Amino acid sequence: MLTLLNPRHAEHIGRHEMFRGRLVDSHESPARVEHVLAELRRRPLGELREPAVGDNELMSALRAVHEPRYLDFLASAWDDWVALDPANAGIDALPSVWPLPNRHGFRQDGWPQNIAARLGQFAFDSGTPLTAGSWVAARAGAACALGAARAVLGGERCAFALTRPPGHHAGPGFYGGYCFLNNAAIAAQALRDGGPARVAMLDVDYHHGNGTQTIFYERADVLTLSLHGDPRTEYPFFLGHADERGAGAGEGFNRNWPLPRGTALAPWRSALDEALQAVSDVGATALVVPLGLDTFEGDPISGFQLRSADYAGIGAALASLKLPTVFTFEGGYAVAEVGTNAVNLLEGFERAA
Ligand code: Q9C
Ligand code: ZN
Repeated sequence: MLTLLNPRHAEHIGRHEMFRGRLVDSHESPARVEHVLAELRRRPLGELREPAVGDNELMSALRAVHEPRYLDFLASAWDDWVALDPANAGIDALPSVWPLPNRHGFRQDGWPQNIAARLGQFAFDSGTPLTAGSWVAARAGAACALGAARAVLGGERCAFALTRPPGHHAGPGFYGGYCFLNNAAIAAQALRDGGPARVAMLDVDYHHGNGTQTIFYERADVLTLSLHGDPRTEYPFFLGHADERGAGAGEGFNRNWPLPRGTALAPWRSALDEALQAVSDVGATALVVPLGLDTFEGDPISGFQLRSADYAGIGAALASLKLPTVFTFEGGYAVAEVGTNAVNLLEGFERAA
């Protein structure tokens, strides 16, 4: 298995996030990738390198799944934030006001100039710190996803984009859930562009992959599947229900398995088996797995009961599809165990492949 490491991940370092009315330390930290890296060095799975992707090709890959005005926003948000008040250089940018498009009659056709308002145009939560290095780190991470897709198109059975910030909550024109650029969607689109007529996305993060679902919701060429904590009680709350089946040409090409808080391995594996069957049924010829390890019993912000030893079998089950596969690193906040859990899954995949 080839691993593509984001050499600039640590430039995104959130200081705080809003949680239940308080600013708390950010759960999403550089140490997460460092622990996976350390475990990969202890138990090597193959070549580990940095991606080689040109700036122009990277930007076209970003534009293939994200809106131009959103990318423009991300490119200048930090400078705009500091321009608002020089003291902001020492504070992470978080939104605190939103136009609530669906119900509240606020205008969507305006173009607020105040960065405090613009954060609320593009962020769906106040838990995703935007920092001085967020844009550069997120772009370098997207390059890992693109590089992983290309490696698989070039004949690798499997490639792992080891990067943060994560991606699966980021949509065409929005960020949130610690995510800015949707690495898994970028990989899936690159796979599509490189040949495979149908790609499957099987999201195993604890949280619903709302950004990915939204990006591909009206498309039949990328089947999006997600197993996650039931959004009636779990973040991101407003998407991820079982009745979301896709729309238009994409009708039938989105499936969700919301599972109750407290779910342990057996019911989780039954849902996985159904998802694997769905991948086979549509005849996908490539697979993308947004790999969140926040299903772990020790995760501080999640509620499933998977154990470290369970991940090897999950990797083997994913390998049973016998598809060229890209993994993107997503959630997983039990920092001391995230490396063991990630490598257990990837090693389980590799051994079965
Ligand atoms: N008590 C990913 O795993 N905070 N993002 C929710 C819940 C946001 C998670 C707080 C969690 C986002 C990639
Ligand atoms: Zn998650």
